[in-house]
Amino acid sequence: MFGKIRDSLRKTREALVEKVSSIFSSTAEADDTTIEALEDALLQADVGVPTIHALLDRLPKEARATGAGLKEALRQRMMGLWPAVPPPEGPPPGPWVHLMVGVNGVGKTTTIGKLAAQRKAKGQKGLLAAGDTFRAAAVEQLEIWAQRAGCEVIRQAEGADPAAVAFDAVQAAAARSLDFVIIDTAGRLQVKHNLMEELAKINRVVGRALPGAPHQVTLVLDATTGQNGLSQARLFTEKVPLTDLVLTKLDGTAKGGIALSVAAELRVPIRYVGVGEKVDDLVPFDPAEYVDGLLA
Ligand SMILES: Nc1nc2c(ncn2[C@@H]2O[C@H](COP(=O)(O)OP(=O)(O)OP(=O)(O)O)[C@@H](O)[C@H]2O)c(=O)[nH]1
Ligand SMILES: [Mg+2]
Repeated sequence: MFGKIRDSLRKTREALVEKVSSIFSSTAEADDTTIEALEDALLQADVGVPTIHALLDRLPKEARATGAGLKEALRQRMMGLWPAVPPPEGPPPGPWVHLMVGVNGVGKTTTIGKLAAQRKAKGQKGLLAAGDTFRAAAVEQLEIWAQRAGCEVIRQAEGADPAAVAFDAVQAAAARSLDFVIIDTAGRLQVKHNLMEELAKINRVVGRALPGAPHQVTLVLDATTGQNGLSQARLFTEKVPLTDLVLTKLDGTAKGGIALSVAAELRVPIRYVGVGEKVDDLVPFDPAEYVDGLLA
């Protein structure tokens, strides 16, 4: 598992390091031109402007004061950005209910499959709720992952109310004393009011099936969409209480700097990153490995 985050950052690192390696290796003191070049490189990697300010403001002065050099000073600043990842709460009285949300095609269903397989490997039993009732193919895709993870899928007819599917799944899991339910949802644009209300409804209805549920609400963000991920996260968090994030497709992008913006500006912890399409390609997010992978 070790090294997967670092490997997935190859493209981002190459884009960044190509531009900044001369800056870091220069023995001359950093000046305005150096800082501008760093700023450009971070912008290219899709770190947002407020975060770039947080990283670079008075950085040369700090580097001189500590004598650590510009690269180390930047590394320290990056390490200071991450919100603490709260440990998953203790086992609830009943199944752990996990709701997965996000815009279209970000990797929700794939991430659910990977998480279900990881839970199975720990000896847990659970259900997957086919809350994407919008596309027939979505249920089939979930069923393929469910088979691999040895879980059953709770589904209803195409076009059914996703909140009803989620309610059924949570009730069924509680009745059978299972360990977990993971609820898939259809992709939705954060600006579509009705679909966002539907998500709020799923969240409410699940709480009626089992008080305290959902215990985890994860927004899946596609790292390749860059800064748009920030506005997605802001609007989703207005509708459902996000507990954490999964950043997918870190392997496919030179814009992996988005994780820094998410950390600095949203204060919602990244719990996992997706580094490929296979079942093992979901790893716990490790800020130190991420920062080292970026600055190499
Ligand atoms: N390279 C890479 N591909 C990924 C990752 N996660 C998901 N994918 C791919 O992204 C595509 C979309 O994944 P899905 O899981 O169907 O995404 P979704 O959010 O469920 O999509 P909708 O249900 O249509 O909104 C698939 O081809 C996945 O294999 C990842 O971490 N890395
Ligand atoms: Mg899906």
